[in-house]
Amino acid sequence: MSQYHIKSLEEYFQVYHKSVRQPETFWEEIAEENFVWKKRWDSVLDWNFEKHEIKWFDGAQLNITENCLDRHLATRGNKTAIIFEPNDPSEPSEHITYRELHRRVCQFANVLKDQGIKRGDRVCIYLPMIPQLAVAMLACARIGAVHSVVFAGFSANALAERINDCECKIVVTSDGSFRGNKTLNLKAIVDEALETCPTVASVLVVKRTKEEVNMKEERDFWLLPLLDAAYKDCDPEIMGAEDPLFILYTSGSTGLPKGMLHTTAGYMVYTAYTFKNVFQYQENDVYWCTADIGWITGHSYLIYGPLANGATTVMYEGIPSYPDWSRFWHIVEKHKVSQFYTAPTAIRALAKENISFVEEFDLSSLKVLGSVGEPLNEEAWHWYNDIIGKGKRPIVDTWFQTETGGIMISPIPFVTPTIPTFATLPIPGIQPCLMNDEGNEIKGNPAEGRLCIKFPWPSMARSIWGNHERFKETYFSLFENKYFTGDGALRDNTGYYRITGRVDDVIIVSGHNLGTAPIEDAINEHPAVAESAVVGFPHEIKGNALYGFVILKETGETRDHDNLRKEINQIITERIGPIAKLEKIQFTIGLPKTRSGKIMRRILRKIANNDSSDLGDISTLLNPEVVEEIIEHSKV
Ligand code: 7RM
Repeated sequence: MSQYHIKSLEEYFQVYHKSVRQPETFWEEIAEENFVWKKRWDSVLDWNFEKHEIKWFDGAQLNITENCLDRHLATRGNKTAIIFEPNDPSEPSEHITYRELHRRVCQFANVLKDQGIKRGDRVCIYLPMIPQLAVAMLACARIGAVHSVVFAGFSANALAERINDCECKIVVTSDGSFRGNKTLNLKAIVDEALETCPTVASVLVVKRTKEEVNMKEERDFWLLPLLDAAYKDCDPEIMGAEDPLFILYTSGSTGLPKGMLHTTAGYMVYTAYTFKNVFQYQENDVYWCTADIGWITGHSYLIYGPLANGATTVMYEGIPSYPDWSRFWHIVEKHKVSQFYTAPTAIRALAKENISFVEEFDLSSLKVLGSVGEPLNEEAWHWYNDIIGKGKRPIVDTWFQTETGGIMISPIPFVTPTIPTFATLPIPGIQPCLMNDEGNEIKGNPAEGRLCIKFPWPSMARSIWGNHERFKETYFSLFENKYFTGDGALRDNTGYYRITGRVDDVIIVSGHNLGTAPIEDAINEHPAVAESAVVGFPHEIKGNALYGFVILKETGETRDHDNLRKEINQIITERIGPIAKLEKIQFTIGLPKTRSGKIMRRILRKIANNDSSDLGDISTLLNPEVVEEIIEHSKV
């Protein structure tokens, strides 16, 4: 039996129990047997949740790029590491071998050094989904610089805020980016941001769209000539286990975005371990995660986890709807994708489209289907299972957070029996628990409460950059000696977990606690409904009442809206009970979403509360324009 690769349910339970009884031995064996180290650790785990200090493999020395690149050269030098699929389907895709990637990373690392970047310096990466993004991140890791990737759809303001918070010395960007039939002038956004970023001394510019850009003398450099002039060899910087690897910003419900700080060894061990098990990756598989690298899923499961396992990982530049809604399935067929990992928001959008977009393509290479980012509602689960999986491929509904670094609760495909809407069981090493409002752990099943983690795991964030106090406040102050996730969850009779959404999404109606996910699930079961979001608004008698925002599948649906409202409430009554019926239902063309596809209920709540005067910063939304439209129609 291998702890690193779980192959049966019996093995899972054995390994899980060991991980709880002897967590240090468990992680030590995994670290020892599956990675290369320059020096062994002095202690596996030092932790104190009270002081909110966590150290894994302290004293060890390593370089993560040696684990992701160098060590594969002997056996997998000619294997494809990255398949780049461009936005435009007529542009050829690119297959980058491990040897080639290694060389490109080393050259890029030398360019960074030439620019004066040293171990510990922060490097802002603001690039589209092109290979240079992966190369830039790994080049930072090669020399011990800390990358801070900012999603290349964020505004100049959002970018400047993130650059200034961690005082980046350099920005890596491109002239522009292709997204569907649009191009975005990224360099112009960087120029605007840098007007308020005093720490940035230089900008490296990748040529992608070939559009006209302004190059500021002595600050801005085209990357290509620098790469051509750089040495091809670059020894990996020897890093300590707890040295910072990257910062990734995630927005909280209030205040500035939080720069979550991840360190080296624990992050590497945990993302590699979860990648192997959650996707059951085999040597010749082609794995595709559709997430943008500007999101934790992209860091952990497009780059570090796959490369640490010597996998072939697909990187797609464009959007699911370009040139039409069949693009994802076209790519699956073209590259014979074995594991496909995407977000519920994409699944729902794809399910809304005509089935012929799927039927044209051969999806027989698929083995495992994954979902992450939001609750995967039952309706979407069935579509994914029936239409994409042909009823034969396990769906892994994976729950995790920027803060957790890696997947925490998920089925292991072919091992864990799955049920729609359940993320099922914790990964070995993860000890979840549910807490009640009095701060006590709820033992026994079934149970519902706030989801916490009782014991440290290797890839947990170590701090919020520059604000350790906020780290402590946000995650470790609500429940003693526990990490609080901010999510609500229920545990069924068999111990399976279902994530019901952020706890601030819980609405109390006439004294009943209602999670938004099950209600949205019921609404989405209506055949005319594509997607929905539920929020609370004050009600004289009930305390709160429910307000539903509903997108219909057919825009311009001619059916009587009042009739649809009745039918939707009928389904809610059947599935949950009359207590969960919606007081108001507004049909809308869109829902405000974050770049990673999460519905911003905070904004909808304000609208439902008739208080849309101060919606906060909506510039980082995927679709800020729908907000106006929703406000407009909320008034009629
Ligand atoms: C990976 C990621 C984290 C929040 C998290 C949850 C929600 C993520 C699931 C999910 C239900 C899932 N990181 N979430 N995965 N909810 N089921 N499988 O999304 O930092 O951007 O967001 O996302 O609320 O706390 S994140």
